[in-house]
Amino acid sequence: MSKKLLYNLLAMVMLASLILTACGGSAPTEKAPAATQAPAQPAGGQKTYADMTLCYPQLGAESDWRTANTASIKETADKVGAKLIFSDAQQKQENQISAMRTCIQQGVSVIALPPVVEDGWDAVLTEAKNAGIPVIIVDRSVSADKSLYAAHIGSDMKLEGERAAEEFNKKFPDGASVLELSGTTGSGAAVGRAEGFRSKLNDNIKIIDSQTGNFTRAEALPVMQAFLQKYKAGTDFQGIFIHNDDMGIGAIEALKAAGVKPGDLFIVSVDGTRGGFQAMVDGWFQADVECNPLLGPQVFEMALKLMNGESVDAETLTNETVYYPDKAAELLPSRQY
Ligand code: GYE
Repeated sequence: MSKKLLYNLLAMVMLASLILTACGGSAPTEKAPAATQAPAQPAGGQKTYADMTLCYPQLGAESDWRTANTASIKETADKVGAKLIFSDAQQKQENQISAMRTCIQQGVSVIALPPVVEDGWDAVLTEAKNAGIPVIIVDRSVSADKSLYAAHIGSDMKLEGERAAEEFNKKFPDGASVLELSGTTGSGAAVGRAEGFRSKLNDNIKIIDSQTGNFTRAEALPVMQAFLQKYKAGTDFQGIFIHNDDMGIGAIEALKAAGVKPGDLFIVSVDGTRGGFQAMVDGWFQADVECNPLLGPQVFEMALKLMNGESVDAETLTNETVYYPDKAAELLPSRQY
């Protein structure tokens, strides 16, 4: 039975009982079914999850990371009993902006925005602010002034790039040439990873080329094919830094087709998805830098605080690690995404 129907029925039962009581008749004895979610409003006028409508203009469905992030948001909304307005912008900023505008018109309680790119959010963030709707930036960062949003929850993308660089430094103390398969141009994830990678990479390791695969398998495959036409694997380059596992999986297809064998190249990826773990088990990836998409619980907890006017941390960074092939087979079955 739908929630709406249940509430309508409940309202009818209550009305009938009122009429019966007023007419001196006996009220129905069955108790109304206990509310499944919506806890009663606690004393002091504090808002609860039952009062919350959270708007999540998701940036797309480009990767397994994103699928897990979407699932985490939806599952948490269900679990806490909050209303969720979810949309998929298909990696287009203009779609995210129009979804936000619709949410502002609807007067949602909080907007949690995973921004596809860093720039270009000032206008819509100002509109949300003027409407009194707090915005939590989730996952990737924005370049907008911090006064325009309440907080950011996500990974330290620069640190992820630094961690990748350290793997190459350990592997190639005498230097090497590497390629970079980067994420969506202008996204906080790609910008941070590229910056962190360059900041820690030893001088004797050269990035000979860098191209974007837009964080997808489909787009990474032709980019890797073009790399392999231009540069000879093992001779012109010895390694690849890949900004996410999905692009890594696309690249592996191109490598296989070109006759490259697992282990011929030193490949470091980011995310730590099941696909990434499988690529380690299969010998393609030599390290996978974790990036955790399961942000739902933190997002809803913070949204509730904001609804109640409580102060929140301006920056919440996810605690992450690096995974290696030696533990990949053992950990793979317990991976949540
Ligand atoms: O690494 C990638 C996804 O923004 C951290 O986006 C996220 C990245 C993640 O497409 O797989």
